[in-house]
Amino acid sequence: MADYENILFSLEDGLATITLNRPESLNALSSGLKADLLHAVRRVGQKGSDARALLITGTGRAFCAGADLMEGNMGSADRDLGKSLIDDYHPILLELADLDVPVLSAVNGVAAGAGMSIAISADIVIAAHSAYFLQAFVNIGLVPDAGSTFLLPRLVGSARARAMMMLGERIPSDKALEWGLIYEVVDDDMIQLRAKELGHQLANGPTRALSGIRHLVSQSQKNNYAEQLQAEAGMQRQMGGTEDAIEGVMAFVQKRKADFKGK
Ligand code: T3D
Repeated sequence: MADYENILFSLEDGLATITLNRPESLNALSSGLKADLLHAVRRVGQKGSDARALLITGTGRAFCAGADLMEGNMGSADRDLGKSLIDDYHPILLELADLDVPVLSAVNGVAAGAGMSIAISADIVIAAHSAYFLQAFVNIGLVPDAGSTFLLPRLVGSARARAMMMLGERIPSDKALEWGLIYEVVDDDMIQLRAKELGHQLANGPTRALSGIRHLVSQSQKNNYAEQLQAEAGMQRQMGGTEDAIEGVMAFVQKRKADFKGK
């Protein structure tokens, strides 16, 4: 298993876990961390991978504080942030979106800037009680990026998204839950345990159906109603022939728990 300098990676019983691991800078996205993250996400998605779910979390008191503001020429006028987004961030976000396994993020502490974008790009987001979400971009004179302007209004509505983006205020996990930004708030000392529990539940699920769900929900962003009905029918046609769907029905009939293999 490859070693990384800026993340921890594990694959256990079908659950791949990526832990952002630069706690001294609140897991800020340095070039090294972005390279490690891209490599690990690709590894999860590669053909023949045993991963059936991906969990992303952070070490220390943060999930991720966004772009590493101390690195290189971040503070100089000749920087090309557009290029950095296109070259470094977009591949990570697009690979994550394309994965055929469900993605869970466990926001153990602050999720700011592009760190928040990564957190909310997951299918399921849980957060520690003390965690908070911060559209930090405006506080340093930037616009939200890494998918925030796409994801956030769709999750919490335009009014809340605009206020978060323009005011740059901390949104505590309780409020994020109330707004529908996240799925669950967990006691701080239980967050990693709960993340593993949900992660293993996903990893033991009908992987192809879970992949179908994430891709259908994603397609619904651009489809009209009739197109989406068609997309569901096409996906369900594929699901009908899977071993897991056959096992699911058999298990129901035989009144036992289904044993999904991800096939
Ligand atoms: O090309 C591109 O990359 C463009 C893409 C941009 C995408 C973005 O993400 S832009 C937004 C970047 N992020 C931010 O603006 C957030 C900056 N950080 C903060 O506002 C605060 O640190 C927090 C609100 C997140 C947490 O505050 P607090 O008081 O709990 O912690 P702190 O004392 O500010 O930070 C602790 C340490 O982490 C500190 O280091 P030190 O003094 O102990 O040596 C601090 O410098 C470091 N740190 C925090 N955030 C970053 C960071 N180091 C580098 N980059 C950071 N983003």
